[in-house]
Amino acid sequence: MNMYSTKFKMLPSTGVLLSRLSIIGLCMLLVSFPEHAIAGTIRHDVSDSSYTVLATAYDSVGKLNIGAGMASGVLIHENWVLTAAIPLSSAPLGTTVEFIIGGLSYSMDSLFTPVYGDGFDLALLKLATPATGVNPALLYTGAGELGSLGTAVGYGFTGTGLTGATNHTTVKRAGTNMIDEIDGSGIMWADFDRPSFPGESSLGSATPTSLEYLFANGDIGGGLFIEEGGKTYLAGIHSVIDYHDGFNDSDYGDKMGSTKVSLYVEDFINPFIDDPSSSSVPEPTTMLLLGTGLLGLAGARRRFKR
Ligand SMILES: [Ca+2]
Ligand SMILES: [Ca+2]
Repeated sequence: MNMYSTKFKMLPSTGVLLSRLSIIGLCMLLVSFPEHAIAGTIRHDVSDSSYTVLATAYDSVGKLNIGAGMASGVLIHENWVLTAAIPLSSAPLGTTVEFIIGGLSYSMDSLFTPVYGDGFDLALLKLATPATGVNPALLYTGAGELGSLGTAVGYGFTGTGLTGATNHTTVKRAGTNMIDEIDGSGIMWADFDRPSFPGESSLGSATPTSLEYLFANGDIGGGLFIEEGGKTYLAGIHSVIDYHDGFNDSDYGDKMGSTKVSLYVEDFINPFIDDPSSSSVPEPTTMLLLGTGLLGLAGARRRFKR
């Protein structure tokens, strides 16, 4: 038994996770590509430029082109991108993956080298050439996420809390939200609070931040950052949208969930970067077996349980 299977036995079963994904994630899969995609939404009473200016402070977040679809990713090492597994596992076989950061495009070291764990939605992608002109994000390893102000960063479609996400501008956008809840599977949740409508709040304070924001599907794989001791850390990877109105369009009242990075730094991310040939990593041929949608994801997770 390897360290990952031991660790992840503490997390919800694959069945529990997939049942949640079947409700939330399946809707996301259907809208992960441009013709349907949706992404980060902003307050209706704040200018968009406030959000795009904030994003310029987060160089480590790039755009991930997955065939005709898109997601986001975070550079955590000059050779490595941390992102979400779902957009990759839902891509058809043979899909070309490229990472755009600092105005440059990087191909992958080899196609489909994402690594999935049992019960978490993370993937590591190795770049074919190092992205030396960009400072990688610092990974958060503390325990101060709950109650912190998070800054969510990503690319993709946008809109306001009133309209939901409607427009794709391929502009990087960042906004803030309070991390109000961390669930048993290590997902950090924040709700999109509507100014002067406290009844639409479902978590924590009903008062929105000055740049209250919610990511959506084009942002999946992007980063949630927190500040501590004067430094900025990557604390979460955008994973799921939860909603109560029938539409996962990231309008007011919806919630965003990010995978808690600190759970995986020492036992998953750092060992894999140090030694990608680790026995816990599925072999490349396994990755080629990934099909479309949740069946592919489920297969990858089951294989990881060995
Ligand atoms: Ca909120
Ligand atoms: Ca909604």
